[in-house]
Amino acid sequence: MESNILRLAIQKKGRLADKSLQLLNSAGIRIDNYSQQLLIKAQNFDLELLFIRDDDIPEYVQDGVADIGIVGENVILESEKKLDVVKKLGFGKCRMSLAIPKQFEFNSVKELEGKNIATSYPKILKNYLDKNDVSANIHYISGSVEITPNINLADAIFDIVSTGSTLKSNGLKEVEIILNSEAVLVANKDISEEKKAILEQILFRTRAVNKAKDNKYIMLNAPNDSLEKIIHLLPGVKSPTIMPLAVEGWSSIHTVIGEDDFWGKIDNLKSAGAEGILVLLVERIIA
Ligand code: PRT
Ligand code: ZN
Repeated sequence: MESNILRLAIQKKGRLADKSLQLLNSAGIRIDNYSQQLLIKAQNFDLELLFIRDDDIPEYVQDGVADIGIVGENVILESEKKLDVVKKLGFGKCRMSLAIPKQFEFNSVKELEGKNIATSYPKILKNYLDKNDVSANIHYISGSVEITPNINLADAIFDIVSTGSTLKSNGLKEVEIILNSEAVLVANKDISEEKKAILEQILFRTRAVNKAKDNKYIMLNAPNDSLEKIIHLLPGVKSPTIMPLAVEGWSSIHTVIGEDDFWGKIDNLKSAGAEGILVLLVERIIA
């Protein structure tokens, strides 16, 4: 019989490992006794975690060894596996760029014609060069790509860049961003309806948490004659709750407001007559 436990592959150790677990945690999924085990079942959810190297995730998910996975877009593209990208996760952000020794000039990718380029991502690079009608010698290196120009192994490199400090400390400069990447949730193309339903439950919960993060619960007092002006400034979930205060002629207003331009909104509320403003964190919004 087909198992009705959804199996998620995540990175065992590395840049995506903690954030992947945090994501599950925020969805209320408990992973206890997390140690060096390869496979572990969540305490309170039909989910099983498979801890592997990030490079193996696309293949495991494509082949159905895992149903879903969390991995960088860069790794998926390089793997050329067929997967459904379910959701961008907003962490593990980086770019993939061409870099050359800083003393050289660079005007166009055409200048890389016939040059040696070192990378751990030969397929992505080859696609890019082909598209730009450039033929160069691609040298696959599994790590420390940034040192290759200094030891005359390459004229340029194609690698992941985040802050740029690795390039800088190796005397290189970023000359062309080829793509941006972040961690994504991917799924096998043929998962069962039952497993889809479990996945949808996880997504529903993470949406509620993310939505809450972008909002604050706000409570304030205002004289009744400025209520109309204040309500106008407060586009709530539906409409604000208004309650009379014990003090004659005053009301208390409760609502949820968005995080964008938060201080601007507070300033406007104060000018409109709001007092005693309290702002609280929202944990979940089930819209
Ligand atoms: O062991 P395993 O194979 O699972 O891990 P890994 O060593 O292959 O990957 P890991 O943990 O280093 O990265 C996992 C994923 O994080 C990558 O596939 C990217 O999607 C993403 N990511 C985000 C990064 C970076 N930022 C990053 N900065 N991956 C690597 N780097 C490297 C970069 O290559 C550079 O050499 O970090 C170095 C520092 O970058 P700067 O520009 O900040 O100096
Ligand atoms: Zn890896």
